[in-house]
Amino acid sequence: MTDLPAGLDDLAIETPSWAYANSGTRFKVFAQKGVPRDPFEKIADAAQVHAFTGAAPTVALHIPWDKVSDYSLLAAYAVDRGVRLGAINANVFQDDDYLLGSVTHPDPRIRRKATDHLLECVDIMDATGSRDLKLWFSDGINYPGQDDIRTRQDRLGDALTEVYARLGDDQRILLEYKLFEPAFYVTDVPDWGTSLLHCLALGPKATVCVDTGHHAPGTNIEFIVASLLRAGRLGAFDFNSRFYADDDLMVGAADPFQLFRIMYEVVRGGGLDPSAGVAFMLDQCHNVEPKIQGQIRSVMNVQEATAKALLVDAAALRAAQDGGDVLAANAVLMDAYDTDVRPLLATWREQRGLDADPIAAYKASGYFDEIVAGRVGGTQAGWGA
Ligand code: LRH
Ligand code: MN
Ligand code: MN
Repeated sequence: MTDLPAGLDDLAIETPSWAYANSGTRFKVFAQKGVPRDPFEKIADAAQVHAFTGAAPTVALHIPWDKVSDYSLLAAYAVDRGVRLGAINANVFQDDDYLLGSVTHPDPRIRRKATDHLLECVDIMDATGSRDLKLWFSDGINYPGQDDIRTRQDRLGDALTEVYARLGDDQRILLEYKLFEPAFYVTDVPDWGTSLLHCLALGPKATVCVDTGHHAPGTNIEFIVASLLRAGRLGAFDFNSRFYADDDLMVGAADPFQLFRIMYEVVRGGGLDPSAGVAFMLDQCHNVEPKIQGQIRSVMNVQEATAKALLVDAAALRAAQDGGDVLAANAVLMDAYDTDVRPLLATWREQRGLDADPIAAYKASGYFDEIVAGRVGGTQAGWGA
């Protein structure tokens, strides 16, 4: 059997608190049984994912969905459960005031309110010990002429500059981009170029977050990953799968080959080394499948793609590339992709005292029955009807 690649131990996947809550589409949110009723219960569920995979040690919060009166208490609770709090995700997209934008709104009072929320998120990071502030702006316009594209960029830059100045030495901004939705004509941060421009203007503590579901169909995401790593500005992934738009399905479900290609560029660019500072996060919703199992499956999918990427024979690839041997070079990559790494990962788990089959072990643990019996009236992730 192929030997286990060394770098796998470096892979830590952060799960999102909102993945454990009820979610859906704008048409319907289907309530599932046993869903968390508060942020503490979301963390308890995230801890299960780590307990069975050994690879999901942190959980991201979304403010105000995870608002509590004492964040240090929440952080202590997480540690008690064997996980830690991760990125703080800001939310400037769910208030009536943000009809025409948040930090890019024409009215300075609304911009102030939005920027104050971002600053409040940094206060929360101080309490939770979080390194990362993840910013996604739903800001944009629907009609040509609705607002001035350039002025909106200036307003965005001003808000980011203020938040950047508030960051501690070890804190970062992760600036996420998304092609469209909810804005349909211009989104103020639609792509990695815009995000990178703002990050470069801000300074080294500002990096780009690549949400895999936020691109136009056919976009070569691994090229973006390679480019951002070259520039030292790949801060994080929000992993998920898409068939059509921002579907938020399980990572590796729609296109496992794409995930492999992305992880190959991560490995190639040194992004797996913790010193590179790339955060591997999931940003998903489980609308029809059980949530904790969905997260476990997703962590396993990222591990499998990473194991395959680590198996690429770098020397053989280089030799084929340097020799201009197109087919041999392609075959080196495909050999790694076609390797069944599941037995290797089963061994990796057993070596760490984990069950070889995390989903089966989770199902057998009785945790699901416990939460179904103990929790009535779980919360909604934060959006939908
Ligand atoms: C926006 C997004 C962003 C949000 C999350 C809930 O589509 O990807 O990361 O914070 O969804
Ligand atoms: Mn996202
Ligand atoms: Mn999204």
